Amino acid sequence: MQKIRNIAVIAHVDHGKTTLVDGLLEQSGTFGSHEHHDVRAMDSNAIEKERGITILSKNTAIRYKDYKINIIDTPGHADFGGEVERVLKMVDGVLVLVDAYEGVMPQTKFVVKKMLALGKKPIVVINKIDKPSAEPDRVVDEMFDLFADMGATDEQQDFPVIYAAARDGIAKLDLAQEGGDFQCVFETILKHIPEPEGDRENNTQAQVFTLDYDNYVGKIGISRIFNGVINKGDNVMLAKADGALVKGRITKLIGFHGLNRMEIEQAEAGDIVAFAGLETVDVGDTICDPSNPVPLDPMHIEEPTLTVVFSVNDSPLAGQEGKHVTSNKIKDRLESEMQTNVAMKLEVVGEGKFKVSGRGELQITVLAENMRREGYEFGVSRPEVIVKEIEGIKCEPFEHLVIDVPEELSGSVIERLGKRKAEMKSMLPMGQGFQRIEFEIPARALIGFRGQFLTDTKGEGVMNHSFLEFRPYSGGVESRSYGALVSMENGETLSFSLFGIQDRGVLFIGPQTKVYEGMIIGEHSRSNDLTVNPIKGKAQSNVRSSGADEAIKLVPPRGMSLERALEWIEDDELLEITPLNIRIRKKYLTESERKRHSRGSK
Ligand SMILES: Nc1nc2c(ncn2[C@@H]2O[C@H](COP(=O)(O)OP(=O)(O)OP(=O)(O)O)[C@@H](O)[C@H]2O)c(=O)[nH]1
Ligand SMILES: [Mg+2]
Repeated sequence: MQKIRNIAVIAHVDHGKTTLVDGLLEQSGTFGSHEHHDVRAMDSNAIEKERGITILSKNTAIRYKDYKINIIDTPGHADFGGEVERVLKMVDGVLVLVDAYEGVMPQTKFVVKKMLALGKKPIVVINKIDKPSAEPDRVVDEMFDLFADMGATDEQQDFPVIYAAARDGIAKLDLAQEGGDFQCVFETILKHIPEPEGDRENNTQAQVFTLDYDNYVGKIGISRIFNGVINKGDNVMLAKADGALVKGRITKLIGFHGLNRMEIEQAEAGDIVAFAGLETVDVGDTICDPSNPVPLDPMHIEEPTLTVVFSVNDSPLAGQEGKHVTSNKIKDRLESEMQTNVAMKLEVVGEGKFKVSGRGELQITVLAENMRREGYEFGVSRPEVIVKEIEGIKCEPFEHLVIDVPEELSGSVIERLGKRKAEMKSMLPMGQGFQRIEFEIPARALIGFRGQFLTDTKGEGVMNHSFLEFRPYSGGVESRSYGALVSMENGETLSFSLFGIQDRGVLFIGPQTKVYEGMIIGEHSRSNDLTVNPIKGKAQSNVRSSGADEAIKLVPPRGMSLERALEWIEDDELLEITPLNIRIRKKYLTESERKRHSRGSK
């Protein structure tokens, strides 16, 4: 048997998981000394690099002494929490990172709870000890309390602690020690993480935890082999979650080393490998021996909590900027997404309308962003939470929310959240004049809250939330308090007219921008919508006053990113997303139509 250790790196968003994995790759000598690689090398796709966050969990393997250590880097953002849950089943232990200043955050709680419940062996890494504000001792205590609260076994509670500045390649067991390197991380893994159970002599059992797609070989399943041996070319039985058994053949077996994947001939119990050849493979399926198929327990796949509707773009500017604009094209693209992304669901809800469900706004934004880069053009509706009946009671998703705000602003933020049905759970001083306040809040009430929160705290507040559970429906919550500035004309905006409008609210666009009737060009400073004419030129006069036009000073527009726009819109509004622009519009473009429909709905 090979000597193997399987670990996952888990933490709240940004606490340094991917950076730590860089260090593990580097200091194990897995990267050759001349091999070029980016920082946070595991964040390999474009959106991950741009945003500096991990979206998909990814695995790698390193060699340390005569051990192979399989490492799975997981995303920390709450929207991708389902990934973490699946990954945990594949490993025998975890490195739980926690920021030496921020301490325990919502997603720390989420991942620690899952990890403990699955009986995994933890190593706690207090990261970013280089931060001037770091309080590693306080954070160790917080972790200790968290483990106790979450029902850790005595063995789990007795976790080893490593102090690290992952970015600088520093790690040590004793905080007082000068310097230190990742040697202690490797040694702690070998010592504390159990070797994989299972045996190569048993009947084959491997479970798929992630899917990938390759244009040449098709669907790829990444899986942990729990028992037996898999050879390239083997005939196998695929046991599906619904109990069906499907025969197939492993056409390719792929091993991992550092950032590379290579074809291999054989892999055995304990290892993590990828394979191709089984086109019907899904997450959670077991690959078994055809003569004696014994499926493993199916995996819990998290349910979506949020939906939006993707639709064919029908704005007056439709078809001018995108390559793929038809209902069929959009449907095909969404269907192919569902092939590998198990956390999302798709339903056709009408002519050219597709309901996409997922775990949160970021997950949906990432899909929309990928699509626009691929040349798609489409509309997206306001996110809605999924309401479901549990034992005859109407329930909705609730979130655990943690905010850090300057003390003098905490009162106004608490009041704002109160109107949104948030229940305050605790309030603690954080040092440097900040307070940490925890709430439980309906997910519905968080839609659109971030923009408001950033405005209220002048960008100084930090908020984090993660899914808690479904609870009885909490009734109406306050939503956007401002109306929209809506264009009444088709054409191109002029500085002169925008200058006249800017006193009425905040503009989202500047001059020389294409607009149409029903398009939203800004936020009104009052609660009602206001139709405005942003293309009206100055009345011609005989005297040319060229100086006057230059005197027009426009306030810079508020740039609306995809996420911000998605949070901002109301039920009667839509986003128009094209490769070149993100526009916000009313569903009904003319004022008379809007009046008719709003009367109808009352
Ligand atoms: N000061 C300091 N910053 C660090 C350290 N380790 C990581 N960072 C920084 O923290 C940020 C987040 O690091 P990542 O490694 O992407 O964090 P992550 O946990 O993988 O984030 P997600 O995958 O999005 O959850 C980056 O800007 C890193 O440079 C550290 O030891 N000290
Ligand atoms: Mg990461």
